Amino acid sequence: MPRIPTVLILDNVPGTPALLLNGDGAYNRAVMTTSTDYYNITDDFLGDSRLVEVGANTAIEFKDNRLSYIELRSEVENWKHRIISNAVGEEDRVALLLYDSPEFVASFFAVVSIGAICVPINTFLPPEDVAYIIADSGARLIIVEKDLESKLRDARAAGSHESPPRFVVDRSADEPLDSNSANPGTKHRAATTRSSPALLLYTSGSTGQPKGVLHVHGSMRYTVDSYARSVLRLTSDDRVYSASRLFFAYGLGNSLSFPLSAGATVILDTERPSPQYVATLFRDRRPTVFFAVPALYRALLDYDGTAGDLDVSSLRTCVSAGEALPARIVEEWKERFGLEILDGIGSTEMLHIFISNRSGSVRAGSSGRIVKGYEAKLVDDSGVGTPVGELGNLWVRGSSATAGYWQRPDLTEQTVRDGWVRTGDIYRQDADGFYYHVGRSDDCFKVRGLWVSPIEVESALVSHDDVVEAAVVPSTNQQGLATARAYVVIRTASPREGLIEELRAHLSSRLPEYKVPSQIEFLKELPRTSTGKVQRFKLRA
Ligand code: 3UK
Repeated sequence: MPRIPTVLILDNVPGTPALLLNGDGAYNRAVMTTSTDYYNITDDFLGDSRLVEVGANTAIEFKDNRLSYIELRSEVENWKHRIISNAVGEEDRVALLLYDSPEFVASFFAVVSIGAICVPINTFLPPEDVAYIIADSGARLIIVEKDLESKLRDARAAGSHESPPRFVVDRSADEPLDSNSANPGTKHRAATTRSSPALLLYTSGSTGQPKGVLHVHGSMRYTVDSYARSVLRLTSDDRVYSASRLFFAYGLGNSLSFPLSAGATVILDTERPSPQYVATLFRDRRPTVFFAVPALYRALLDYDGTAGDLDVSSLRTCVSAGEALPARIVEEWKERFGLEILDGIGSTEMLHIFISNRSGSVRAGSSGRIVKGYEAKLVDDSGVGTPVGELGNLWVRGSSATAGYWQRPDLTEQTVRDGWVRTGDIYRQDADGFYYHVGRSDDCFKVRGLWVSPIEVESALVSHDDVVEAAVVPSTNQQGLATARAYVVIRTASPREGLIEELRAHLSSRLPEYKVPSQIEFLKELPRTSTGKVQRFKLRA
């Protein structure tokens, strides 16, 4: 049967991407494209005129190494050559399975500089998800950390698609990366504009299946000019550290586009940001701007409570995002250290933060006010605005909005209309314009800043012989942080001894640890609607 492409024209607000996505995920710079002038992220951030200004500044501090902007640019040239030699061309996808490192930053810039699309992959994902992303994105090349290569091997063993060629980054080797392939003479300028695709970021949605969120060259600059400029106000003296990694949209702004657009220094490391590690980093590296998720702020307060020596003297700005920051953490941080935490809500679809608190006007428990360059509204289920003080679905609009979900025109159409992105969040706004997060309309929620899909955890629970059915809801622990709670119906009248531990072990062998509910309770039956839908909201209460 001939394939009829599903055509979807995304006509966002003026100046924003308008791409034509069809059923094969192929797209063209379409009729509606509004910008035709040459623009490329790499030229913008590391072009000749930028190097005249900031070339000698330190761009990256990585373990014991420092890279100036000039050195970073020459690394980008080397990567460009390696990538082109692998027959990667415009709009081909290149997957990155890398730790936060100069190689990540340089290869990212190299990929987008030739007009190819960068696909950063979460290094914590299990091999099946890595395989899914590589297949779904149709990656032509994978740049992979030596330590993480096993994830690819496992993925292939799992019987998925043929693996594309890889370029392996081996940190234990003394030799620099195959220097013979380095060819700083490559003169290659792709015909990109602000509307050209640059970045495909995978995020898991309500089904737990990762979906690719496509962003264009102009989006990254837009987040710099909106959020970073008005809220962070970075200068070339800033030293930035983000506990959230470069493969997240949050980390990519924090550690790549924001500092590098300001001629500032980003501190990168492959180390997991435990409270001990962050405490040492604060002391030795003296960052001025710190980005984290609520759970890490909580852990740092507790660490300081026992070790008592968290040195925050270098910090001027602290940012939290990923999930709602409990008011208590904001208050304790302020009391203990005299520092504000700027909570802000961002999303992969909007690339970065669009509602945020500002220095000097923080309201604890609130996500803050709209960021310059964005519009937001709260609407009921039929799209009609809700009055001040009442709950509504949060819709947001701005020029960093996604160009669409990769190969998912249906989902794109459901999520993005007239440039308005439906966030799936329920919010309330007060008379002063501050937004308060109430919950998610799709039952998904976050633990430690990472998505938990109730359906996925529930099906893992039901795969245990003793379980009849289960419902998973967000909950909070004694410290006010997000955790998962499971309600379970079992076959027997009462649970046998040790069943809770057994269920946890069962889940742990199937799911990443953050998805394993920290609270498990038994019920005789689950509350349901007359049509048989589990009423999770009753269990949340
Ligand atoms: C939730 C928040 C309350 C909210 C992100 C900063 O988290 C990011 O992107 P994701 O696509 O998730 C988006 C969803 O996460 N959320 C994020 N921040 C907050 N809820 N308060 C907050 N401060 O449900 C949102 O829809 O993973 C965060 C920058 C870039 C990002 N991509």
